[in-house]
Amino acid sequence: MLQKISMDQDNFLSIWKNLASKVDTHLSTCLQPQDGMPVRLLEAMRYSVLAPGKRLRPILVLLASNAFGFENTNPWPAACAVEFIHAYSLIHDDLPAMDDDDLRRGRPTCHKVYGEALAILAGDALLTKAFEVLAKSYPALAGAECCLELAKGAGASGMVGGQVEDLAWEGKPGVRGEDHPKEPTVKHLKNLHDRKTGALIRSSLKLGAIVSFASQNRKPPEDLLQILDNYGQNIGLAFQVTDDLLDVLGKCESAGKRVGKDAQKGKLTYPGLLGIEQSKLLAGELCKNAQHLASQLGPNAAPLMDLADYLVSRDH
Ligand code: GRG
Repeated sequence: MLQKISMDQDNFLSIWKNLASKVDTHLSTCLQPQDGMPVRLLEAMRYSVLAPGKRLRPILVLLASNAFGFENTNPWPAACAVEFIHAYSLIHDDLPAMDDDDLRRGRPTCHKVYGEALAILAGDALLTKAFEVLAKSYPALAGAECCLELAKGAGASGMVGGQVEDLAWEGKPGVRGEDHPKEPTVKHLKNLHDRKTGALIRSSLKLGAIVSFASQNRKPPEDLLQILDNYGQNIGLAFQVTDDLLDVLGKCESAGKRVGKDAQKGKLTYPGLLGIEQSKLLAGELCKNAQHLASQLGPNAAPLMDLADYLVSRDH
């Protein structure tokens, strides 16, 4: 059970660290040996999931569920499910066929340690694990709603679609369709990131609402879901603009991955299209929009306002 999160207890960063460490415990508990599961596969899954990440998406599930103040909510399975999807996406994104990275979360990437075949399969197993955890942890209707929301956020119209769009702009052979525009605009970039990073962020928030209202045998009202969706859209873009800025301005040690890679690969980025100063202004504006939206959810949503601030001021 999640203890009520209140800002007067401590500062936001220590609340974040505390929640992240609880998330880690739940992730580890979910990833245990099962009949038929090859030991090396489990090892690769645990290697990637339990590597030190920020746990942003699980924390969004926790903070969104906390915003509604229902005492007997169990947000942990949903929090683990979104991190499994995220970990799978990172493993696949790092493969030579995609972004070809050798460093992730300060460690060698999954395929560098376990080989490409097992890395692909560890990603596949994490993707399916996410839905298993949701389906077995919640009452049938809430479980199905969670699965549907996560499938939309992670799938072809969400994260995977955004990744395809990113590869298309990068000029990856075979990815770009005949009708694909030739020159990128800020609108294209926003649309790409609304799906690539934004869709899973928005789903995480909505899963928080679904599991919270499920504790009362209810569905979350549409207007609340819409506020969370809009909030997620703003922090998702703010997160991405900041990520692009960190790739230009950041240090490899704090990023835990190679920096300066976006420009090298001719990637479509905010600093590339808008310049550094405009990108910083945009991140600030998105953060303010997000805070205004979170304020409409009432006093229990205060940590969502602090989170928006944290996302644009982070160094990794
Ligand atoms: C391969 C299906 C598929 C999708 C990949 C999310 C994604 C789509 C790729 C990640 C590549 C990337 C660097 C995207 C930019 C923003 C981002 C999602 C960074 C990583 O997320 P963080 O910063 O990572 O939350 P940690 O390690 O803290 O969890």
